[in-house]
Amino acid sequence: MLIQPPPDIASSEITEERIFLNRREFIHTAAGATLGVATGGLALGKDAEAMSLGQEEIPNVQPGPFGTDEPKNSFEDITSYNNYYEFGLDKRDPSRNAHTLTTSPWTIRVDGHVAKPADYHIEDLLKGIPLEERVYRLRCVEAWSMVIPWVGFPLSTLINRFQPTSKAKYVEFTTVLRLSEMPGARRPVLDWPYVEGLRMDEAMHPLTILAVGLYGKTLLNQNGAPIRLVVPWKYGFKSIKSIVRMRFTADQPRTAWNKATPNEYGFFANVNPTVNHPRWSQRSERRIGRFFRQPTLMFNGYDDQVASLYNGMDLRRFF
Ligand SMILES: Nc1nc2c(c(=O)[nH]1)N[C@H]1C(S)=C(S)[C@@H](COP(=O)(O)O)O[C@H]1N2
Ligand SMILES: [Mo]
Repeated sequence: MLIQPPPDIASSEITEERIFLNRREFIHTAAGATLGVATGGLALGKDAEAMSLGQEEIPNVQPGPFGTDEPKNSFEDITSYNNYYEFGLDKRDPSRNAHTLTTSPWTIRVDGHVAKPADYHIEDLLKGIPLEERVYRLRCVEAWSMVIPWVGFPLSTLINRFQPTSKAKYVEFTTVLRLSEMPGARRPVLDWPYVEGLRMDEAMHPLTILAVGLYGKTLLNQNGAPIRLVVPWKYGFKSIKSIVRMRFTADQPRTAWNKATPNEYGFFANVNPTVNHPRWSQRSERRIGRFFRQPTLMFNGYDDQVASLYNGMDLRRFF
């Protein structure tokens, strides 16, 4: 995969762009060819380079429920316009910088109020879980949105395996923190590692998935490889990337954004056009790739599925 730069250009100037272009070339090739994949389950932890480029085809993906039929954003948009602050603050930084993250081997620590706490290898965790495609809207709190064809499975499938006890009221998720591989995390933008959380009923809801791929292939690092959360009725920052820990707690987790700016980023973060961010309106959004703004829908359009979770709650107070 490595291409030597011409001698008159300093390699430091062009490496990032070459890697990016290289990846796209590889994707086009991969789309036409069947890559070596393991039978049954997800072929994770195979060839290190293929993994870090995140382009293994995922076999046997079935269409899942709750999909939107709106036009999907392009692979290009989804993989080059990202928020992943551990790799920088600019939307293009993750696609430039995230290739340095090693995603194999990958272990997830499960602890707190569960009958089966352990450090699980991701391959063992995913064994035998059927994968589905879920085409979801992702609404960023910054008032842009995308439509993304995720490959994943309900988070509830895993939670049931861990057997949380009756004390478990919330799940806290943590992103990997490796300063040597994450240039953006060397700056104190957030109180690293990135932490997010859900109430147990939100975590068990059938809309909530863990994603391991998109557009039929394993995730690129900028999208949260090898495994990330997707909670489509909440602002994008709840959908934590590259998860290494799931802790079952009695108390509401202290999340990274809530700690940083509690008056701007609430724990619930439900998409709600009637509750503005203190610095901007949440009434409308710009779908990436479109020119005109469009109205933002209550619970990002998933109100039929999730409104009952918040019966009797004041969503202005619990934003
Ligand atoms: N670890 C981590 N997870 C994260 C973020 C982040 O900065 N770090 N950004 C969040 C935000 S603000 C959004 S909008 C989504 C973006 O997901 P995408 O880049 O895959 O579209 O990831 C979320 N997950
Ligand atoms: Mo976001």
